[in-house]
Amino acid sequence: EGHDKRSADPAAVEMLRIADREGYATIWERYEKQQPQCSYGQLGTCCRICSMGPCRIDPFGDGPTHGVCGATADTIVARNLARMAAVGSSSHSDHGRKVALLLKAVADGSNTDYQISDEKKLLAVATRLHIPITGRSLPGVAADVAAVALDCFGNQGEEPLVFMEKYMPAKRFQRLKGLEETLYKTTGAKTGLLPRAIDREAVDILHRTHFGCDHDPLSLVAQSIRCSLSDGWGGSLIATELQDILLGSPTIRPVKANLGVLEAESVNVVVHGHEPILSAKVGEMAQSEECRRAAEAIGAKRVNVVGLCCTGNEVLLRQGVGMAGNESHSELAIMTGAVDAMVVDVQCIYPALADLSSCFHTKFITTSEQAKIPGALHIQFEEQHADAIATRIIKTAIAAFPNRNKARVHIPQHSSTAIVGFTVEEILKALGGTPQPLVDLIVNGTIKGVAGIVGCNNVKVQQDFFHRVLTTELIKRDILVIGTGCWAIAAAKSGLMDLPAQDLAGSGLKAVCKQLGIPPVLHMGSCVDCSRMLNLAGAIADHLAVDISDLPLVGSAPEWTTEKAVAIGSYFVGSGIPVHLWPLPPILGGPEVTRILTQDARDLLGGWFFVEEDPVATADQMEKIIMERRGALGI
Ligand code: BF8
Repeated sequence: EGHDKRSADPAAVEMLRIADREGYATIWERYEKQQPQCSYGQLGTCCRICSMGPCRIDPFGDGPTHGVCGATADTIVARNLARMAAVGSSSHSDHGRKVALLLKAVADGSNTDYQISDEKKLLAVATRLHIPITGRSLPGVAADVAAVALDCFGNQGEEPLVFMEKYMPAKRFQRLKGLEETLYKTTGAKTGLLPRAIDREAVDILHRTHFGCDHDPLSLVAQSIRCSLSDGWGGSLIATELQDILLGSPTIRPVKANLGVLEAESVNVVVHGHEPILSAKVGEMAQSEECRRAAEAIGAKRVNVVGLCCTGNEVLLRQGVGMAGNESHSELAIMTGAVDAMVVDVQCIYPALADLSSCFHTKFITTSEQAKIPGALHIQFEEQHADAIATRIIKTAIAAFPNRNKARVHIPQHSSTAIVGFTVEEILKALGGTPQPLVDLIVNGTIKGVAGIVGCNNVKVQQDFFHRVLTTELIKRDILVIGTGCWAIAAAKSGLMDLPAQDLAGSGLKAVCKQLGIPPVLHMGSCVDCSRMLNLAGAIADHLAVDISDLPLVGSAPEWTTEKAVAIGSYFVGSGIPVHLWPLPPILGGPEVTRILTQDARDLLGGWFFVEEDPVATADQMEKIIMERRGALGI
């Protein structure tokens, strides 16, 4: 009862029936127990920043209108939002830092477990950064790329972030610079928008939101955007580009998605989290002679590594492993009774997974000192011993396999084919090396525009429902859909990334997809790979010598959950892309903040936020924005 309301995915509905029958707790059940949730929190008007509080402002005018210090609802909302952006940006960027440190270690020979896997990408990134490549050794070039990346984190100068300066389209860079100057002239106060250093912009938010610092909504929102830009054009971009160098660039390939990728006869290892430095090794070591023999010795067919969430996306794209599911699937995977080990790194991991695993033979393995979970088995990951540690993790799973209770195994037989791996390089290759064919198709109206969809599952939205309906509605309207993260997994599971989905597209988009042999919905990677979307937008903008905000592009995070999604939405807006959000962000208690983000940002940045609960109405609005931008371009 009520299962269909919880998820639009038949595999999930099947597992939720089992959860109810067996009494397993889930996010859905715990969510119900949390009702009613605090409306001050939902509106963003509670403040816990100092110990004179906590304070809360009733947005309907009943009760106090100011916190003890005098903070208004707008100050409180803006500070809370800025802190969300700082946490989200820091999560993506700290991931990027680890990849940069690894590239440095590989370049200087102190780490031999990883290699420079994609020389072409290394040279392309170096060229983009104006690092000389002719006549130089690859490790020398890699060391320089790593040095520039690491300097982006800790540079103490006032000049803009080097990665952003070299990757952002010229017109966007100029617009942000111009806006900084205009705001200085009109307000008399410095308001920065171009990030200086990745760590600095997050620390700046921690400082300015300390008791008694920045109380001005515009200034706080501007810094949120600046910090988020240091993520999109900094930390996330560094993660993507350097992962491609170290682990290989993804290529277009078919994969399977949904819980049906678990195999009854095999040792199933689920990798969950975000950082492929670990999960790629787990995938690689599963193929080693040693692990294959060990699996066969206990009567298993093989070691089957499958993914969940964004680290799943990373190995799916590079190694073609199966994709078990997105965020709301993580508990359901364990409930199949067929997971021998779930190995996690950082971000988006429910602590509830430890308890749930203890109901099964499943080994729940944490690996990061930044994500310890009570009840988990901790196997500390260290990059310099990656091969050995990944092997140990797989052997732990193999050792658990004989304890599997076959009578309790239930693997829903659902899995869809998805064609994935549409990096900017792969898209340009498919187009013959230049964005021109795509531009022509947009100019002549065969494709009206491009929508980028990102983000999570959220228990407040029926799992995957918004993702599926919105995506289907957009392609129907000849809008090409690209995206990342748990949205991409939702699309993969529902068949929208398979070739038959071409027939769901409008006649223009359908013809293009048939001609190119691609689906109308393109998987561009994990959440840090939203930087690939920025780069695609940037490539088109630079090709046409316009700003990103001139292009018929629009974004959405229709089931967003995490603070990282706040950062992504904010750097899209800062890059000139209008962004739809659902569920409601916790800003509505601050009328001025709401106005800045939903209206003023339109003129200032060319990107803004809007909220809408209904997926069809959202598609209508996104199409309207695209048509307005087409009109402004005269196409
Ligand atoms: O990294 S895994 S829940 S935050 S979308 Fe959202 Fe999913 Fe997390 Fe983006 Ni990716």
